[in-house]
Amino acid sequence: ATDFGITEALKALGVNDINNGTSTGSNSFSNGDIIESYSPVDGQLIGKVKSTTKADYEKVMETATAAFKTWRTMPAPQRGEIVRQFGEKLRELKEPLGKLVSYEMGKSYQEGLGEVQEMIDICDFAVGLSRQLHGLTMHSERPGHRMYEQYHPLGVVGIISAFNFPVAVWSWNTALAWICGDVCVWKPSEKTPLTGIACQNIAAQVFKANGLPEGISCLINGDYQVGEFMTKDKRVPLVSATGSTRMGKIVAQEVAARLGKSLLELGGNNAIIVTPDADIKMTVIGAVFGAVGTAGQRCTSTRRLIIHDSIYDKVKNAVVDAYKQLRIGNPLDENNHVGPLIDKDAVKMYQQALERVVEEGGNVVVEGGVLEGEGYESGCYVKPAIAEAENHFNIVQHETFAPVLYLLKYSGDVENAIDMQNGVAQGLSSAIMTNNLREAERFLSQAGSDCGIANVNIGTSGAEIGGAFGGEKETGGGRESGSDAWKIYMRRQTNTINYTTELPLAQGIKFDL
Ligand code: UN1
Repeated sequence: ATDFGITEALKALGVNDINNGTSTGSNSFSNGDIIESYSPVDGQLIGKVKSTTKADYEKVMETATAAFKTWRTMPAPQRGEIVRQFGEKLRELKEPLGKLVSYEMGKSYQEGLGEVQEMIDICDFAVGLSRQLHGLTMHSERPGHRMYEQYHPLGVVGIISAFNFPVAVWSWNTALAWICGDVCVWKPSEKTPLTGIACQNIAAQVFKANGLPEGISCLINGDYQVGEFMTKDKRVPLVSATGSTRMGKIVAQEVAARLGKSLLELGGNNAIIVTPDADIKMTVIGAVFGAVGTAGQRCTSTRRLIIHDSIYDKVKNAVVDAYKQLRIGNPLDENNHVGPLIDKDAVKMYQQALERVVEEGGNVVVEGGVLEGEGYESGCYVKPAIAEAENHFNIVQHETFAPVLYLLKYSGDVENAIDMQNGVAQGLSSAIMTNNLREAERFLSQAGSDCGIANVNIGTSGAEIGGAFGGEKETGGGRESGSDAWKIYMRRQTNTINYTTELPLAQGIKFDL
């Protein structure tokens, strides 16, 4: 039996059988309980990670706060040079890292490579940005005065990431935070701790090779209680958290209680509107990849297809036909489209969703089910399912992190479809398939989609790093990655300078002594 090169990949990434889950760079130590990482691909134990105790965390914070004092004084373009080198290392290790992502998380090898590509892309973006951390200049109302604003490093940035994008989301945060002059403490998901170890090893090599201090890239591991060390810690001015809305509400409240900042990327309930003017072929590709890619475990996965009644049967049949072509199996085998869910709890939630939609009156048109037998021993492989449903169903209103697609019907004007699309608590990604300019523009207008991402003639998932990534409502409001998302990683300062011998007061106030 081939192990698809996993043993070699682990070696190239410096991941051992037992790893210290606490690290300040080259220095790793850890005294907490063991986390075991099992692959959903074949159910095998990949390796163990020792989690972080409170005392370990204190050591990390001491090192990180000390490192910040050095790192923040290094010119931003020089910090960019370090991130450039980090991107180079990622290019070298793209294959082993992509493979480990695929094996530990279960997404297809192609998507694992794609995830590492996102890391490389954000590094390139950050390198350029390191020379463009621009503020504005303003004209003072007072003679002989100058005003401007500048952005300064913030401090220790806490990053809590999810299992589904175990490496890319960390890099979106950390690459920007680093060029901004911040140091980072990362808690990866306890479901994917080994990819965390691998990334930390890569970063540590770069910092060490450049003679930089320990503490610029830190790793901690454990469950939500380890996350709480950061959310409740005044020394962490910004906590960036990706995960469920339930988790985000707790993080937001804990961070707000100490008036810290949080950047939240939470659940989505993403829809594609399919209008009478849609290109059906493109719709099918976009919808199927959106619904079954990463086994429906992207926060941008397509959950709902909102189809006009005049083309409903045609679109339904085309999508159902396409599902017949799907090959489910080992994601490291490039012939397969769909890998496993992350674990058996996820399988349970998938099964419950399928039961609920029937209870609520839905009609299953592509049967789901858990796969058994050879190649499916991990018990995490499920069949992507499709159900006809109604938008108000309780289950349709909730994000199920699995390949379950709901077909919804609208009639009349595109406005009715937009109302349905917006009629959920989440607001991450949305799309419309149409060749009708009026419909497309209405969808993008202020009265259109209420999501952070709104696409025309592409699906809901697969965002590029150049745009700001995030969403509204219960998605949490945060923006990461491209555009001006960097600003949250810095503190803004307004400066007014008087180069006269007078001291005129603003607003013309007279105060003669
Ligand atoms: C996530 O699922 O947490 O748009 C992020 C996409 C990816 C990122 C998803 N670039 O699908």
